[in-house]
Amino acid sequence: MKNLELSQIFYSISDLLEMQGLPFRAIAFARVARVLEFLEKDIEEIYREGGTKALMDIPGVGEGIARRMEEFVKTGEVKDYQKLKRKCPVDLEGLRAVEGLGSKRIKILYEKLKVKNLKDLKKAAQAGKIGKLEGFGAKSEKNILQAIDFAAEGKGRFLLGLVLPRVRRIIGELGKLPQISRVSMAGSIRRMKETVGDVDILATSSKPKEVMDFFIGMPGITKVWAKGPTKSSIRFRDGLDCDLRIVGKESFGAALQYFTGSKEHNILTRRIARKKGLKLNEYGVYKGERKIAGETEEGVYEAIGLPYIAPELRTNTGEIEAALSGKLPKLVNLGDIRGDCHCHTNWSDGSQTIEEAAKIAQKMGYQYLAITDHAGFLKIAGALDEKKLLKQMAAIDKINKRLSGIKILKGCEVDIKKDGELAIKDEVLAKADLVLAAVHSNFKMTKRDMTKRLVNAIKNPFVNIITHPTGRVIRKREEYSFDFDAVFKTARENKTALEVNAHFKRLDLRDIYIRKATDAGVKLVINTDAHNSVEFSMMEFGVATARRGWAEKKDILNTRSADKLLEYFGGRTSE
Ligand code: DGT
Ligand code: CA
Ligand code: CA
Repeated sequence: MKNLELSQIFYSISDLLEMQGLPFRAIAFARVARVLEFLEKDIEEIYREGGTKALMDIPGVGEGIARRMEEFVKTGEVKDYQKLKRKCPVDLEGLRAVEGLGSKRIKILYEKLKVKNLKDLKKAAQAGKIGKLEGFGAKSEKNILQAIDFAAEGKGRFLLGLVLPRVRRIIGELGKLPQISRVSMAGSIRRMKETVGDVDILATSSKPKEVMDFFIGMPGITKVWAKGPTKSSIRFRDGLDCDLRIVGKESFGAALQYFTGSKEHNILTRRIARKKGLKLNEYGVYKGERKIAGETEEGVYEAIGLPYIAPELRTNTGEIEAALSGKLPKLVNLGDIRGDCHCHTNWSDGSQTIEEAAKIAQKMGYQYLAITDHAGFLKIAGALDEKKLLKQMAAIDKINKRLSGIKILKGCEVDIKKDGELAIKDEVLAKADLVLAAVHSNFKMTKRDMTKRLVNAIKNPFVNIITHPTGRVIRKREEYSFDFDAVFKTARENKTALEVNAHFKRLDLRDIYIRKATDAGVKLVINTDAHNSVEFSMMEFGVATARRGWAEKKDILNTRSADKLLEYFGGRTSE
């Protein structure tokens, strides 16, 4: 949890440095902020075990940044940050959440209009003051207002990727207690919903009081909402609430089914039970007075005449009907993934070398990894031009000769221009094993123009995968609008795959579109888009999202070998 706090501070330092015209130092802090956001191990622990030297093993951390990390661990503050902040004392974290507001604009808004936080921003926009500023205009004022509302919609909810590792640690701790025999997540986090309102945990124990004492005594808690032998509720420092319920061993499965939800799924399961003359509640399945199931979740489903339904599917969007008619999908599993087709290295905006990335991929048990640095015009992402891209391909050829056990595919993530043309020439793309294409600019086009843009890119014979196809950033940027049917149809006809981007801020395609896409015969690829070594493990969020979208192994191309994957894209071999 300290990691997240420091991550926010480093992001803010990065913004402040950029405001001062120090882009390179700004990037250095932003890179580490990104790593800290998802680093499993607590920096306090890392520091305790190995000092600043161990901190410097964290990707992107050099001496200067390690020193600030040490300072933060020891004092809870970073003095340089306080100093920088005096020049621009605004709520950077809040303002950054508004799509379209980078450090430059935040600085102008502060200097010209004294905008310090979201409230000021909204007031200024509503009063029409922002539209009059140089470089803003009426359109961007409108966009800012929309973006504020959009960010506010998701308020109070937490991104799955930021919560899940933490909850796993808590579950791990609880599981170690001798007083607990079974413990599990429930609620939206077990369903792997992209955002989580609060965390639900279930356990069985013969000594509930001792367990609850432990639970409310965990570090980082600011509030205890309730404490009792069957249920306790707490709040962590960052506002995340967590419920722990203790249930009887004989009811654990029924409680797990009930508290996993969704509410909508439960309404239907109860109705099905009733139709069979049974009663289903959080204690069990009953025939009259007699309990016929409850200890296991499988048993509960079986008792009401249903096969087991994976938590990711429990949304009441047809899963019960499918279960009744034996048509539940055979969901893709994390273990099915044989390669990652999207990652960045220090050739563009990543903080890992090609070899480092390959080693991690190998450790993940993959057979292949595509290196897909930015290519085209995305200057802030250090996009490669044609010459550099060719140079990188030659470098990869050399590395491939050295490495064994993993195949590096030569790829790139090329920008799609406004008209759907690509920012890199076809002759160069033709030399790559795998070409990813993405919209990185001009998000606000008419539906018609954006559809044309995407369709055009999909039709390019060298494009294999459209990455993060809707451009959304959860709670920050809305998806751009386009005609899904037209895009899916063109993708299928051209054998262009769509990506399920596994980064927890994107999860794009999202679940409902995954289902529509596979129904339309479109193939998908689940990629992490990792910019550093810690981000490869985000694959599980992508797989979970694909599962929520009913995707099967056959729908996901990177469950295939490299040769079979490339064969799908038109017979190009990986040599
Ligand atoms: P969240 O926390 O907003 O991300 O979503 P959930 O699904 O975790 O919802 P939560 O925490 O309010 O409740 C956990 C589960 O408990 C929920 O998925 C289903 C069950 N549940 C809660 N309240 C009700 C209810 O009034 N009726 C039914 N049938 N189930 C409920
Ligand atoms: Ca919940
Ligand atoms: Ca709850």
